[in-house]
Amino acid sequence: MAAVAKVSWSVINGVRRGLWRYNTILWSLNSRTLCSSLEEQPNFPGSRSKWTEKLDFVQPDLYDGIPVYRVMDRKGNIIDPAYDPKLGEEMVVRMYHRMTLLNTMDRIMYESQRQGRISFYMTNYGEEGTHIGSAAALDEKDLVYGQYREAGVLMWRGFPLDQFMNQCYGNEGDGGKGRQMPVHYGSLAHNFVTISSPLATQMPQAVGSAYAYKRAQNGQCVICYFGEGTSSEGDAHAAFNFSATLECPVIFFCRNNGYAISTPTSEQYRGDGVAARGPAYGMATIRVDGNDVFAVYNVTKAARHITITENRPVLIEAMTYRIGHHSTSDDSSAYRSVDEVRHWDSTQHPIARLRAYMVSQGWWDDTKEKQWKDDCKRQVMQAFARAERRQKPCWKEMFTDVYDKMPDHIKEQYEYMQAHVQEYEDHYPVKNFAKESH
Ligand SMILES: Cc1ncc(C[n+]2csc(CCOP(=O)(O)OP(=O)(O)O)c2C)c(N)n1
Repeated sequence: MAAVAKVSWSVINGVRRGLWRYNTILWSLNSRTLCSSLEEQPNFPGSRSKWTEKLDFVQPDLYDGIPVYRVMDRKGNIIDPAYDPKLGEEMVVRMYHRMTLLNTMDRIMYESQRQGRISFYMTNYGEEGTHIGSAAALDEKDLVYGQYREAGVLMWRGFPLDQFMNQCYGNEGDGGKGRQMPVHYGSLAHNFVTISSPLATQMPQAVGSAYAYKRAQNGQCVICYFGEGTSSEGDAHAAFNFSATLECPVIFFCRNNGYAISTPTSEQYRGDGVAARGPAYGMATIRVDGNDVFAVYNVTKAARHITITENRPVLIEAMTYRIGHHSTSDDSSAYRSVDEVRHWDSTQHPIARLRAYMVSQGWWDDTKEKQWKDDCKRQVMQAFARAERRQKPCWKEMFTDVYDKMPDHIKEQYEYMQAHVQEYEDHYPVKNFAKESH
């Protein structure tokens, strides 16, 4: 049934796009004879619609809104067995393991920032389902552009705990050599482009990569994660339009978690969320319950199929809730009630929902939960201790990697610093830094 629906949907889309092109060609020929059959329909080159004599404005508040696709109810029961992705015990337990490992890492790293051991951190609480559900549906060679709150995607791909910790500590084991703020991960080996803080910059870049993938015909796609707050940036709109007009294999994955730091969605936009913009830009669009990991898996899998086979962008809006503070620089009790947070934490948590499903299948119980929790904590604490013990990267790394050959003005600064550090060695914690760059 689902397969039939999928096929007919792509057939309808194909026909629609064909008609649109046909219509445009007719217009450009500007031939009265050829157009006579279209006289009853408007044939402006910039729209596709019918005539009307009714003076009606399209009223956003009368429109019902795009529905939220789900597979499980809030208690973890599958609603329609036809849409159960039937991933099997091994895969589902693996998904649960990653979601909870991410959660444990967040707790420990958040605390470590509170204790002054690292400078900054961002938790992913409540959004674990969007990360793992989407990452599991992709091919590991698909390119990921994250925003910053997608650590679970990288974790799913096997980025080791040590690497997470090294990055947050900015130690000599960090691939970014301590030059980035914590949580700005990146990994060539995991096809995960390094996070950059200015919001939405990843979006046009993702379209550029997707265009390159289209030209290379490599059968891969690009996924670009962003928050609903970020969707208000100009770059987001440019990216949507470019991707649709260039017909690129890119999945735009919006994590709509209700807040952009202290700005609630009610102040962010007046339309029907981010999904409503998809059709306006000419993108296949779906809204999904982001706290339902199976629903996220299904839509991402289907989106991947559409974007690769039809070379067109797809927009997924995953509805979720940011349970943690925005970052360690934020105190969300200043702008939202504790009761609101408690509601999402206790009634709609993606981890609790998946656990309920696993228990109902006989795959999980309290003993396994306790063992796994202890194991998780031990793994994170050990990686944490290892990262903390490591030295900082050699200070000389500050001057490298931007230019292929060090230009004179940088060389001058480098030599100045070298002389300075030598002269005032006793005033700096030099022993905490590696002696030479690797
Ligand atoms: C261009 C730019 N403007 C402002 C900021 C400061 N800033 C960092 S995160 C953030 C909120 C983003 O919210 P959203 O996209 O909804 O993602 P979320 O943090 O909720 O996951 C803002 C305003 C920034 N990093 N870049």
